[in-house]
Amino acid sequence: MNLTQALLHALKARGATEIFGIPGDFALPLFGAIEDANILPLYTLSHEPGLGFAADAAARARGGLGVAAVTYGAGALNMINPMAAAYAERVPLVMLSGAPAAHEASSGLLLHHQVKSLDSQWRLLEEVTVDRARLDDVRTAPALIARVLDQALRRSGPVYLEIPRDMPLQACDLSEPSPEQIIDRERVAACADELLERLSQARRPFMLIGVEIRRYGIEDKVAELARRLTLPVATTLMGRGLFAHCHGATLGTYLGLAGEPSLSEQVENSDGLLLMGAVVSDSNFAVSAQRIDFRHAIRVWQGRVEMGHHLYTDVPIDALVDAMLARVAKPPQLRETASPRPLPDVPAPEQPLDPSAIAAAVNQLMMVHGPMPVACDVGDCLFTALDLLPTDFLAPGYYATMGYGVPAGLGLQVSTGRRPLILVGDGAFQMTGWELGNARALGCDPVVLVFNNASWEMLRMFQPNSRFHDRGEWDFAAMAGGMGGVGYRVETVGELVRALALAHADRGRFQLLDLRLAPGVLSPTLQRFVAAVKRLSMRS
Ligand code: TPW
Ligand code: MG
Repeated sequence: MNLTQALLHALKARGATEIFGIPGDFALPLFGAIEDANILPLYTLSHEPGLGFAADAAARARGGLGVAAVTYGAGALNMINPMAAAYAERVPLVMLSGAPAAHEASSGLLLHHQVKSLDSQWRLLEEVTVDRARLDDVRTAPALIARVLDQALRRSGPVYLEIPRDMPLQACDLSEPSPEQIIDRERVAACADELLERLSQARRPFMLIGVEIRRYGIEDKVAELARRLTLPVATTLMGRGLFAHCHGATLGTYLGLAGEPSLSEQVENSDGLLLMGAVVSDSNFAVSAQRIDFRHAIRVWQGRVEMGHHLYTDVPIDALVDAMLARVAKPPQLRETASPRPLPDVPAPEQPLDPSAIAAAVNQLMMVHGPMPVACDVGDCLFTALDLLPTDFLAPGYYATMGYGVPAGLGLQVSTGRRPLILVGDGAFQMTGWELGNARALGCDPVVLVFNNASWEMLRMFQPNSRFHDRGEWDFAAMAGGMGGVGYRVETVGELVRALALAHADRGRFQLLDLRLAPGVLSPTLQRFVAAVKRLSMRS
């Protein structure tokens, strides 16, 4: 067995089902060995940011590790933003990078792709990873591979493996799993007892759920816990899509002043707010963090549990949930689940498009044909997505990097086989939309909705007087054909409904709906968001 085979087996054992890669000369031997090993399929994309987002989405959508392989320097440094996004949003994304061999490094010459020193890349990646290793010795490689990959899963974060170009074919042992994590059961028990006691004392307990419960695969258990405790549940923005399969199990997505007022009221006035695996951030809490009294909140996040003035460390969220479930008996009958809100009607066919009409038409499509998983970018499309029926949902809701939607949709379909709906603005599409040209080779046929307002409209909302928000008119529908897809130019509600039906029926190539939106036409959530920010800035 060679080092590459050992690495691929270790990746596969931890849930990876494919590798997304863009080679370069320092990585050619690695790529050659990956192809020859035939252990995980290799999919190539066009630009590393898209590559990173595709691998990130693969990890988010199917669970287990996502893998992106790149070359040293120019390739690797293009991965910094996706790795940072994965770090911020807790995704076990593995980055493999080629590197100069030891003998090249000691030649005294500057090598191409080198920045300041040969380890500049290593140091840059240190900042955006939970663990990392350089596989330059076959004696230590097996243990390093196991440690780093297990850290990615245990801490749910990105990791980095550097593979000098003389290493991929060297003989190497299969790596053994790293030692089991030791859990202090007494501590977990004490924490579960205190947490349950606090919830039972609260008059208005509430559970807000976040991405960690998906990352650690405990969605069903947490849903069961909420049922047994008869806790009302909402997701954070980052956690949107959680519990999508338990009908009526959440009241929606909490967004503070930008969200639905009755839900915001319930969350903000809870005297026992349990934040289950949720990032406490401005975007998750919209513009309202100051409206929640965190002294009454119980925060479970990153292996820590904070309640009142008590802090428990090293409490894995899955162990905590198990301990709580063991302490709360099944209720004799199921709690009544929240009744789903009535869906808004699709407006009349001759109406011009607006984001609510887009949400209504997509909901209608999903009611008829069943839910599709959604990959979403940043921009008003993200706020529009809040009006979609509950469905699996991937978006950089906290770190908010543009360019995620299209490559994420590809990663989602490659890793799960499910056909996605991609929501993306014109500005974000200009960043990574070209990756759609790879859809056919990847066996993907996403339905892509481009919210085309010829503008960085979300930014305009915050600073209306600048002219640089204008992006000009791009004919995305016309471009689709040249990239192997089908394009539809859509200006009215009737055209939208028709294009959605055609796109849904046409399999085997991507479908791009170029949705023409007039400037200033916003989703209801973005309107509330902008109004709230303005109110707050006037106050301060
Ligand atoms: C990688 C900053 C946040 S929202 C936005 C920008 C430039 C405008 C989005 O325009 P788009 O959508 O896609 O046309 P819409 O609905 O607002 O018109 N660079 C990166 N990420 C972020 N978040 C920005 C810049 C930004
Ligand atoms: Mg736009």
